[in-house]
Amino acid sequence: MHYENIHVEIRDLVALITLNRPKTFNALSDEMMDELSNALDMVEDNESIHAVVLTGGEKVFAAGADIKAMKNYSYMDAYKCNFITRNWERVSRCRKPVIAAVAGYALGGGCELAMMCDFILAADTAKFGQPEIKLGILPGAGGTQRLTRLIGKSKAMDLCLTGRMMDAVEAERAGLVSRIVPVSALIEDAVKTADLIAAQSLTAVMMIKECVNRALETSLSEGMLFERRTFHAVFATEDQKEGMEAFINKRQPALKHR
Ligand code: DAK
Repeated sequence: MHYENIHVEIRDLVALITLNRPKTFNALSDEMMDELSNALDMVEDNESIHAVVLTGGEKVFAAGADIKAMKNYSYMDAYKCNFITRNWERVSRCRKPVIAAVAGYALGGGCELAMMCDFILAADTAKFGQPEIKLGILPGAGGTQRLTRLIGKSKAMDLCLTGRMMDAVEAERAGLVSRIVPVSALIEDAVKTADLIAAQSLTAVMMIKECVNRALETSLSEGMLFERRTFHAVFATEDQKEGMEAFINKRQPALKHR
């Protein structure tokens, strides 16, 4: 499949998806998000892809939704075409793990897109922010919600109300990113991390992902119950039998991902 706004490369078990609108700092357009949705559909359908790295490359992740494209929208236009909602949440619905590898700006919708991924690896050049307030608007793809859950009310308010940017060190301290790597190593490090995940049982990986995500959606007791039931279910998988057998016999497991 040929894409105009993203680039997709398959590296063994990992799909490396790169946002590719360099002239606009990877501003997120409907067309780009359609292509990203399409690529993730392909990832979900392809049994030999186990993990995804989503990046904007080494210069910029994404400077937000395309301001030029949405400038003249009326309420009716936005409501009727289900503006942005239509195809933006696809990343958060991906059942396979998605790592965001962020260098440079991740602003507005760009920051929101990174937060839809399972975790964020930041280059030392990364800058995160929700600058919508400066345009007279507000975050619209989860900025007020996911950011608050990830970094707490005080810092989320600070960022959303002032529109200021947060560098990689502050983002790591706040818990937005899992770790910081030198920008020159970002993509390789993200792919290596995805390789590590891709080498595990895909079934167990998907189950863990569902359980961790449930922690943000429900009470502790409901989340514990969900984890417990999922844990019971893992005994129905071949990988559980093989994983434990291999450990006891001091050999590598031959996983079947089922
Ligand atoms: N959209 C369109 N073009 C953009 C852009 C954007 N978000 N960001 C940058 N560009 C373009 C610039 O217009 C410029 O184009 P030309 O003038 O060369 O044609 C080019 O990229 C280079 O930008 P600058 O000349 O400004 O470069 P600087 O290095 O000086 O500054 C910057 C880089 C990233 C700090 C600056 O460009 C900037 O502040 N950009 C805007 C950042 C921003 O405000 N982002 C938030 C956008 S609003 C919704 C869901 C989500 C959203 C809305 C609704 N629903 C579910 C309904 C999301 C909204 C947003 O993300």
